[in-house]
Amino acid sequence: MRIGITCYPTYGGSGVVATELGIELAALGHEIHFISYSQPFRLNDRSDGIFYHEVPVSNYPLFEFPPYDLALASRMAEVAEYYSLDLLHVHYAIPHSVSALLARQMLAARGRRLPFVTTLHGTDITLVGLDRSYLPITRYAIQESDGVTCISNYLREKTIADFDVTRPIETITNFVNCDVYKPAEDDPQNVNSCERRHRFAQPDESILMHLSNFRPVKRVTDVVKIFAGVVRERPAQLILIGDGPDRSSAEWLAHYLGIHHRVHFLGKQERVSELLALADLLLMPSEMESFGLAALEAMACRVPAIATLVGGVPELIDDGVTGLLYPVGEVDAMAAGALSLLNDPPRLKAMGEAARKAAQKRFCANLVVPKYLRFYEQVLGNS
Ligand code: GMT
Repeated sequence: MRIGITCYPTYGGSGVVATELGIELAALGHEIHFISYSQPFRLNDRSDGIFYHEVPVSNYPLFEFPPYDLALASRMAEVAEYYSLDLLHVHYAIPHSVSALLARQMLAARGRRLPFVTTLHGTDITLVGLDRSYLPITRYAIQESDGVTCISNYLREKTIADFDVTRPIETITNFVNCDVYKPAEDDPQNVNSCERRHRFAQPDESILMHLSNFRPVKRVTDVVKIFAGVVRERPAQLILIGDGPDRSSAEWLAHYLGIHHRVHFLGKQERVSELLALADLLLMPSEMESFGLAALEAMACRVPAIATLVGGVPELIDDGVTGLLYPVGEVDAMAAGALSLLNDPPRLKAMGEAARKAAQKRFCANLVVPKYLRFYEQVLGNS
């Protein structure tokens, strides 16, 4: 198949899922064309069968807001025509599904068909899509898509209820490549993992980790508060991967609490799998997660998460078995939960093993990617 993929290329779960899907599909022999305003950040080591088409957005002085969605629609139609795409798969509804709808109409006017699949990721429904200025057009583009998928049952139900969507929506969960995301000791390439761990922590110190785009919904200051509770009781280091609007408040808090020498802000990182494998626990105290991809990536590395009981997280984490779940904001309980695991190495190890097994059994790329392929075939058959 020849598939066009559009996503946000910046640091964020939907872009990661789209990019990893493209990489997996190309490895299966499909031709993948990414269409976006810049190259998706995890696409740096581009392999065979993957192409990238930049969307130029002209900044004419009249435009206070350059119309990216229109430039994207034009480029989608061009790429589909020049490279004979079979379908488009857009990740995150706003504005990608609207642009795909326009591209489909442009080509239909010339007698060519271009079906498109929309995958909903979370905030496109739970936050942005419910803004009155975006809701009607987002709902319309979802209704008009040739196929719609959601990354969890929670998001599927929320979309149907809040958007009053009447068309079928399929849940295809996020996935992880369990051969790339794996425990450090299973990775012969990762021979320096002990050395790398020593860069951050002494042998008797635990490593807690957080990975996100540092948006308010991630509650990064809660990460620092939880860590403060842990480090009061036992030696530990905190590593934060990613960047975004709440980074400076988290940095300030670490200084204010006097724990900054134990808190490492690494910024945006390319080889997240190698870093995650160094951790003992992942902290994901988000206000909302429709899925929680960072927790899945950690689980595949045998690292359980301390997370919140929100959205699609209970579909991913089995509380008490593959991680621990708490109400939003209960930082003291989360710190106590983290300590209970770190102080009980056999329990921590068993939970890490259960987490990796769950990732392999339910969310491994080789189980989930074929679901997308079957879905594409169904869409192509119907359209
Ligand atoms: O909301 C974000 O922070 C980013 C957003 C995205 O689209 O990049 O994340 C959403 O999609 C991820 C990948 O499917 C999910 O793992 C996240 O749970 C989801 N975020 C929310 O629902 C808040």
